[in-house]
Parts: sequence; structure tokens; C-alpha cells
Amino acid sequence: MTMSLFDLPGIAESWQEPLAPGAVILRGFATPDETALLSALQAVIAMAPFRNMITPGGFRMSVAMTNCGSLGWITDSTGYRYDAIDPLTGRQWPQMPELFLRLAVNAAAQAGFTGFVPDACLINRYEPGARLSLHQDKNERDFNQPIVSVSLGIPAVFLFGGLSRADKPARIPLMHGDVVVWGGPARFRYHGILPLKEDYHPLVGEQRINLTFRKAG
Ligand code: MD3
Ligand code: FE
Repeated sequence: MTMSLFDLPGIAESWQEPLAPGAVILRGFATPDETALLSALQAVIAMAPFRNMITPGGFRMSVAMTNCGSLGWITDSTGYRYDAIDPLTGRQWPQMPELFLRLAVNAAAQAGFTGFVPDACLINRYEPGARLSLHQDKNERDFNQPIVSVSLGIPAVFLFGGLSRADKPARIPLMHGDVVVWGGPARFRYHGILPLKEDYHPLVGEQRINLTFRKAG
């Protein structure tokens, strides 16, 4: 009887897919840490609950968000920014769990970004129907630093556009355990998430969680 490494508990498959200059997908990179990531996430959301923020245009975001780390991304009627204080609790955002930091640093290094030390982790929760319209990430101070994203739970279709909003975006499926490092010329590309389809993930349920690690300050 032949047994592959893939059949052994605790040994998961991970492989790299170059996506574009500056962007690389590490498929399955987070899977070995899935249970520990989810329990650390529970501790974070117990201190800083998910909430649907209101954009400056007055729209309630369908994606629910929270943050951990010394800075958190927020939007309200006055604009978009990073802040050390959670406006919902009036307290600092929860510390970034060691495992989150280690995963982000290791993924960035794998993609060639040494010395990446994120100070912000934006946590997005998508329920079926939730979407994120095309946007650029420009609220960070140093655009030479990459962004590392970690997908958990049910799959999503990622829209990967160009440097102009009018560029037709490619559709890239992102699955549980996938990590993507976005740097260099990919850093300014428009991107978004199509409305999430109904699905079920055995560990995460009927939702998708996305962690994005940033050097914001
Ligand atoms: C490409 N989040 O939080 S992660 C965001 O799945 C965001 O929740 C999406 O876009 C999500 O801002 C996509 C992938 C991602 C994150 C940042 C990027 C792709 C990026 C920045 C520049 C280019
Ligand atoms: Fe983004």
C-alpha cells in the first residue's frame, strides 16, 4: 500500500503560483495553521467585534470588519484612515497574535520581501452576498511594503484589475488556506471581491474570513 505525504496528518500541500509582477499566490500556505489561526481570531473578535462600517458616501459596507495590531483601518463619514483606537470600544485594537505575525512575515519572505513587519491586520468577514467593489489600497505610509492576504473559509472570486479602474479585471479563485503577497507594481492595482456565493466550510461555516497584513504606519 502506498501512502503519500499528503495523507499524513499535519502535512499539507502548498505551492506557489506567480500571478503578476510583484504578486504571488502561496496556495495552501496557511492550512497547517488553520485551527490555531481560527482560535486566535476568536480571541481577537471577542475584544473587537466585527462591524459593518459606513463609507464617506454614506453606504454601509456589506463586508464586516475588525482589526488587530497597533493600527487598524477604519472608514466613517469623514473618510478612510488607520487609527490606534477602535471607535466601537474606545480602546486600542487587540494585539496581533504571534501566529498571525509569524505567518505574514514567513509568507512575505517566501515571496522575496524580507524585513516585512506588519503593524496592522485588517480582518474582513464575508457572508453570502457580501462583496468588495474595485478599489486601490492607498492609506498606508510606505508603498514599498507589500500586503499579505490570508483566505479562510468558503471560496471567493478575487477581481484583479490594472492600474486604471477601467482595466478589465481577471477573476482569480481564492480558497481556504491561500495566502497572497502583493507588492512591487501589483501594490497599486485595482482589486475587489465578487458577491460571495452560498457555501459551507467545515471549520469556518457559511462565511469567508480574509486577513490582510499591512505596514500602515
Ligand atoms: C492587491 N481585501 O482589505 S485581499 C482589502 O479578500 C481587500 O478581503 C480583499 O482588498 C479581501 O483591502 C482582497 C487581497 C488584496 C489585498 C490588498 C491588495 C489584494 C491586493 C493591495 C493591492 C493589490
Ligand atoms: Fe484592498
